[in-house]
Amino acid sequence: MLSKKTVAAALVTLFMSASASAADITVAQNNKSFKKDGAQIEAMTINAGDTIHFKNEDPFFHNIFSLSDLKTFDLGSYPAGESKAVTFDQPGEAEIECAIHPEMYMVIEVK
Ligand SMILES: [Cu+2]
Repeated sequence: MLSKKTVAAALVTLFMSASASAADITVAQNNKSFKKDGAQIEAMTINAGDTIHFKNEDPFFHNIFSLSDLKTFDLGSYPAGESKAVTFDQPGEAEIECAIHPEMYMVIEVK
């Protein structure tokens, strides 16, 4: 018979190993461009299961959408300081755009 403590420890281990492979990545929308760790990016590579948090760091609204074969979504428009998240479950390539600023464009490659 397993003690409650043993079961709890096993569940924590399970949860940690499951979440270790999936990363949470923040991509900023800053000065009408996409930035990661302060540097402007037009492409990035992530692993299947990773979640990208698109954070609006501009004093005006941004939107996030994709019409790619890999994943079609529209996270809507949101104001300064807010972020929207999307998880990429399958490998492939997704073009990310902002409906408000057509010059905003980046490609996410999912391994
Ligand atoms: Cu925008």
